[in-house]
Amino acid sequence: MSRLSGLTSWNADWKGVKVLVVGLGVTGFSVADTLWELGCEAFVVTSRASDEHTAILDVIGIDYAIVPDETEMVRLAAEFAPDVIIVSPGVSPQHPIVSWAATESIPIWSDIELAWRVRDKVLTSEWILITGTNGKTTTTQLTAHVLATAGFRVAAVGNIGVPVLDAVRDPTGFEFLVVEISSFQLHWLPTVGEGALRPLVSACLNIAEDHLDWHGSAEAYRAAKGVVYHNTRKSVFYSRIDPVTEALVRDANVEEGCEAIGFGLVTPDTGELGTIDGILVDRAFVPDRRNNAQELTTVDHLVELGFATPHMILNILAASGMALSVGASAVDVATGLDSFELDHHRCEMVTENAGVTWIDDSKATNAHAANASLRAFPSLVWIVGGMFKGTQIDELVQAHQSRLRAVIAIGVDRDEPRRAMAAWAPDVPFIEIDADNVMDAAVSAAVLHASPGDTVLLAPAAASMDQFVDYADRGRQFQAAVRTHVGLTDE
Ligand code: UMA
Repeated sequence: MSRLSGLTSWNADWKGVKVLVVGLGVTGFSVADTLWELGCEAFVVTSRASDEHTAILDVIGIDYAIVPDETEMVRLAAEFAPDVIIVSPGVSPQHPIVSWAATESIPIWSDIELAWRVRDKVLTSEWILITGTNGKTTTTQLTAHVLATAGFRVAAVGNIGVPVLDAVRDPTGFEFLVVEISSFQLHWLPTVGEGALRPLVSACLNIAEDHLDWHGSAEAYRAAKGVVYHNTRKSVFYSRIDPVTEALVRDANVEEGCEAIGFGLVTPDTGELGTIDGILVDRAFVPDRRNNAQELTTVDHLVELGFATPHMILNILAASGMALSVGASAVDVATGLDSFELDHHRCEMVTENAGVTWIDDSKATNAHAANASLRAFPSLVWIVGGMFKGTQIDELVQAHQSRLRAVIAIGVDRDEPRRAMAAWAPDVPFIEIDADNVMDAAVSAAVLHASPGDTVLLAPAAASMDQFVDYADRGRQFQAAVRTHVGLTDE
């Protein structure tokens, strides 16, 4: 019998199980720390590590090796001879350690699978899984916020930045974990067997091309996203306006009695959430839903709250549906919305000055997210560029070219925007930024091209790491440059 079978509880016999942890960022650290608590024999290999993390591993006595060379990493792994490997989300399936594990028949888990196996440490929480190309962080936060408003003990965790293992080990525990789960994390999850998740509720909000370099193809990315639905027990949510999400629901093995709930900016049928004449409406969780609908809020009210973009309304419908499905009321949804605050760098208004609105949507790290914000404004100076991760932006330029006043390209490699602009918007002014202080120069260029009535939109459709620490750093630098060159909002 495998050393791993039966490891489905915090109280199972984990002592001495040999686990190789790959990566020592937020995830790898939470895994190593958990394995130490469980009494496993853990060994961490990583290409980089912070002093803070290695200092703690030194104290608790977990071995680690910082090895930038992947072949050397495989050699150390072979020497350690693990029973199982737990990889960080950033480790791609093309990493040599993955092919080595396959030849040695060593299973690979994610931190999510480990968290599921040991979820009974304090309180066995119900899990709500949320994925999608865009909107998943906001939807995760809003679902958790509405459930907290309804009086439940709930944590928003996962790709959002808080490892699930930290919540599982929280001393007082949670009734619900709302888990934002990325395609990287879904890729490693089994759909059958002891390690398969059985969430109460799951959702895939939308699917567009992203992370093609990591997954290898659009099909592989889509397949990973579909894993979210498997074995769901109560309700699965799909987008009425994204047929791919509906197809993924159809292909998933859910548990007997699990309901499929659609949401969209359309008139809802029985069993769906949608909009009717400017009102957000639930026809899934209201009593006598064949003849009844309940109002959740209105678009006018969302305008007052600053949440009225089409993609935000979709996030609100999905989050409301998930919260209603596990016991929140329509009043909890309305109250929760009134006290909800969006994170920074997500379509955040920086300033409105001399008739020009400046918007920071640095979180738009792919074309689909950028599309959602480009759609929301009538006349645009668009700041685009960075690492495109193997995707193209032709459709984006083509769809919005009539509303583009100017396009400002940041990023080290500008071939993609240069090519797409030449093909679809050759007459729109295209400015490439070569300066050292990228954002400062980009904002100066935007000042020159923006006229009253325009929106200057930072929605790069690309990852940031070629020129910035991360998307938040890119957004902060944009906001600082706007404050310097434009000033604060007119009174
Ligand atoms: N590492 C290697 N070899 C590799 C890749 C990474 O050794 O081939 C090492 C690095 O040296 C570093 C560690 O692994 O020590 C980094 O691991 P990681 O990249 O998986 O990052 P974490 O700090 O563990 O953060 C991860 C998620 N990162 C990624 O998916 C890239 C975070 O999502 C997530 O918040 C966190 O776990 C908690 O779950 C970030 C993200 O960009 C925000 N996610 C993508 C997205 O939203 O589009 C999927």
